[in-house]
Amino acid sequence: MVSRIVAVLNGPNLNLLGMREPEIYGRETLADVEADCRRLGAELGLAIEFRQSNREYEIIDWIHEARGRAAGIVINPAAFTHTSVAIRDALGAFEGPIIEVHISNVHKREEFRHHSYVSGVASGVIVGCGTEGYGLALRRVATLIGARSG
Ligand code: CA2
Repeated sequence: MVSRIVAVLNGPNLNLLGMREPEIYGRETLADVEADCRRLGAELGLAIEFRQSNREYEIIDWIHEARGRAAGIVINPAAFTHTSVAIRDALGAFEGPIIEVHISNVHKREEFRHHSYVSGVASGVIVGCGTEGYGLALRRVATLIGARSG
């Protein structure tokens, strides 16, 4: 049977979600986002593996782990979006769909947030839709991997 696993990966400082800067990132915590993803994942027949790390190498290891195992990746690389060639290279070696998510509209913010190393290897990018963006990304992965086969 083809895998329905979707790795939802979160980068540095996203563990602080809902605890600071609610005007930028909203009031939902990362635990709330995880619960929302699990609820929607169950509806869409996806097995969600939800993770967050402040360490670049750990995110790279999780992307490698997803190869040949997961059907898709949803990733908010947070600040690593704007700095990490290594995360881009790891994602470039993943064979399934990759949706990049940013909670805030990075294009309305500082210039250094306008460039993403990840977008060039992503199937799609969701920006500025708040934490709802994770659900939109999961729906897109479900579309791209196709309907449940049984
Ligand atoms: O908008 C996004 O989702 C970002 O990926 C969030 C990153 C930021 O560096 C990117 O430019 C855009 C920051 C994540 C840190 O999240 C915090 C949440 C609450 C309080 C402090 C940080």
